[in-house]
Amino acid sequence: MEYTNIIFQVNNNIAVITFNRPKALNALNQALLLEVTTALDEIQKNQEIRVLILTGAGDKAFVAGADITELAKTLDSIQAKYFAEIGHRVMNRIQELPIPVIAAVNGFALGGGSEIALACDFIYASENAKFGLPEITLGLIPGFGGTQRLPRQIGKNMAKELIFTGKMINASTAYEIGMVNKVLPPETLMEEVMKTANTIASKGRVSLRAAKQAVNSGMDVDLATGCKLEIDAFSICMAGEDAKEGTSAFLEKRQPVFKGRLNK
Ligand code: CO8
Repeated sequence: MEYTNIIFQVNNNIAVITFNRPKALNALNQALLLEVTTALDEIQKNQEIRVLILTGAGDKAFVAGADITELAKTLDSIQAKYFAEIGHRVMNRIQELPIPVIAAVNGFALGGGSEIALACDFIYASENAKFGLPEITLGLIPGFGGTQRLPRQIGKNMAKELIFTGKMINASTAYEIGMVNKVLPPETLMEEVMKTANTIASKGRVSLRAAKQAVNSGMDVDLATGCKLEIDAFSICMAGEDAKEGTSAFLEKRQPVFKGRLNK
């Protein structure tokens, strides 16, 4: 598949999707979202890929939101519902992808841009990143999961303030409220994201998947149920070749080589 709205690259077990509409600050139109869906299909089929990174082309924006030009044409609520559903499907696919997903936020991450970053497993931001859900200023509300993922990430009241005011916050504020894991100079952002991605990519695919599922599913249930989910996820890891390799490597005082397979 040839991509025109994104750049899709795979190197050393790490995939990178770069939102690539810099003239529109990488705004999410339907064509871009469909390309992301296709790239996610490719990633899911490729057992070699261990980590996905999402970032934006150019130095100004990660994603400046849903494409307002397209949104303005979507004047009836049936089309709006369709567009919102496409967006939600993409966010859910990212959240449920069986490998870790890191957002490398290099500039504006507004509206759908903040929402797509929040669907990732964690966010590294450059010092010039700006986050916000400005939909209220357009007479709208967040439509790609912002009213749901932001309060879960930073707490209900802080999320309400951001959603009700539509104001932007800078990277250091986003760090203070627990929205981003790390703030980095723009020139070292990708380097640091790659370092973390490589560390993760050296781990076992089965255990990464189990860890992601255990944390994500556990956040939506009570502690006792979450702990039961962890027991199941742990036992699935034990059924895999990676657990045998990881424990053997420790005892043999060598680095493990994980193949990411369950025992046949
Ligand atoms: N959509 C389309 N084009 C955009 C967008 C966008 N979201 N953001 C910027 N652009 C375009 C501008 O129109 C401009 O194009 P042109 O050069 O042709 O005039 C170009 O990008 C550069 O932008 P600016 O000149 O505005 O650059 P500034 O540095 O002056 O400002 C800002 C940067 C502050 C980021 C500003 O562009 C801005 O406020 N953008 C809009 C941000 C926004 O409101 N985002 C939320 C969109 S709504 C949303 O995401 C809802 C998601 C759920 C949808 C549910 C579907 C039903």
